[in-house]
Amino acid sequence: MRRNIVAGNWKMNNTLDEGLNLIKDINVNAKKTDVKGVQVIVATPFIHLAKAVEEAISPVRIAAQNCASEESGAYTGEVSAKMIRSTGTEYVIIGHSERRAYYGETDEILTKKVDQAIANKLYPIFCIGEVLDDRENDKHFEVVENQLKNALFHLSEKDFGRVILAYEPVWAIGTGKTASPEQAQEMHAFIRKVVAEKYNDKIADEVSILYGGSMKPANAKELVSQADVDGGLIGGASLNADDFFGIITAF
Ligand code: 3PY
Repeated sequence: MRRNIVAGNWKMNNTLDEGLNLIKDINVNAKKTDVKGVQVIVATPFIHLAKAVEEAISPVRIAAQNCASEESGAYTGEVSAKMIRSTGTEYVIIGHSERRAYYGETDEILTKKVDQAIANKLYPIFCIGEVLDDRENDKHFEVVENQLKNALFHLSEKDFGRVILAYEPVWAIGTGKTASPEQAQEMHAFIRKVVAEKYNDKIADEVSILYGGSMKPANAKELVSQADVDGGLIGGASLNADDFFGIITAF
């Protein structure tokens, strides 16, 4: 079902203590705030997951930021979807542009990660988005469509129903630049159209599509008020509970 979702992506920040204290602050904010049905998700580094799941109080849910493409075995340093699920974690970010750019995650690898996540009953938060060069050369729609097709469109209708999409224009990540509300709406509507063409109108209508890329309290309201923007995947502003809730209360 289409839901409004605000997911914080801590990236490689917070020691265990810092992270658990931040979850506690988020719980306190959630208790005193009317979140109006918004699903709040916090994507922590792996080391926090098991304790963060214990600490988080509804409506706060926990996500991993990545999972292995393989099921198990001799893959030193990797963490499988099954291990993540065994901590009680429910969501996993897959295909963030930083993973694509710095760790060489191709569509082929991402397809396997999505399959591992689905097989282990996690909800993938699947990231798509173009780099600046693509946008300047008017290739952004083509790039995003291919990212969707190549890593997700092998899924059955039922499995696709578990996926949350996050449109993150790479030129807006960590740069302070944000897509304008019109640019975000235009791309989100396009994504929904591509999903409808592959699956059907009902599935396209039900998928939650988050915007990511320098979303903060000051620009959240304009972005989430767009018809096809169902929330945000938040970087820096999710590292402070007050800023994070400044976005959650933008709905
Ligand atoms: C950002 O806003 O910087 C993000 O990358 C969110 O995932």
